[in-house]
Amino acid sequence: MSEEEVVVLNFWPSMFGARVIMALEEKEIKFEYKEEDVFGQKTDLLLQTNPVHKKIPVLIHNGKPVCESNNILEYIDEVWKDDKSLQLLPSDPYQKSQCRFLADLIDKKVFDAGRRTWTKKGKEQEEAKREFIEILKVLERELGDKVYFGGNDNVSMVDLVLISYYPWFHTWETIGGFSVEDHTPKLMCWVRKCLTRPAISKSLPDPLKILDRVTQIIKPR
Ligand code: GS8
Repeated sequence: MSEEEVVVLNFWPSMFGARVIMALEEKEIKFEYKEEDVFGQKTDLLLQTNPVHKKIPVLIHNGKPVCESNNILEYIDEVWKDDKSLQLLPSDPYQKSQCRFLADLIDKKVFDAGRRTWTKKGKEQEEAKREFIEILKVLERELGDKVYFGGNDNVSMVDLVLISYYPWFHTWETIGGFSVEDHTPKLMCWVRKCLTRPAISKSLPDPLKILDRVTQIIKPR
């Protein structure tokens, strides 16, 4: 393990980058962090390692780049698989397919609705808020009585993907004028449980810093 060279290219507010960092921290894999200002000047390293999308996150493992966050999570799970290490995806093919389905659903629905709570106004903003709460309710039902989406003592890819959006909730709630807790209290219990894990809490960006950044962006509107 000591000969492994692991580098992560990230942009600090990114939910896509945060889940990769959480996965590495959960599995206790040492890595070098490199910050990329993706909306400024992209580095040659980013352009060379992700020439198709030119986006973070990129995981560079012993010089070989892996792109697309959920693909990276699966890669990490397959490469660093030992008995004591946490398993992000179940081995059963059906369970695995359900895990991928939920991760994809979260990225399609939560990302899009969440973004529209601050980029839109009026009716479009109300619609975004409604869609965001609706998908959270679906996910709350999916969690059911389990501690984590991965079971009672195992965080899974679904947990990492969904919690990677949590730092953005504060911005969406503040600008949209609503409270996630009011609509999905059980999901917020799950959030608090996730945050008790050091690998998760130390890897997530500061919600106040995100709100500050977004407030700067929307100021001239
Ligand atoms: C999304 C990555 C992404 O959007 C994944 O890795 O899961 N499907 C991909 N990365 C953004 C930063 S986070 O908003 C990015 O790098 N954007 C730069 C650009 O659009 O040029």
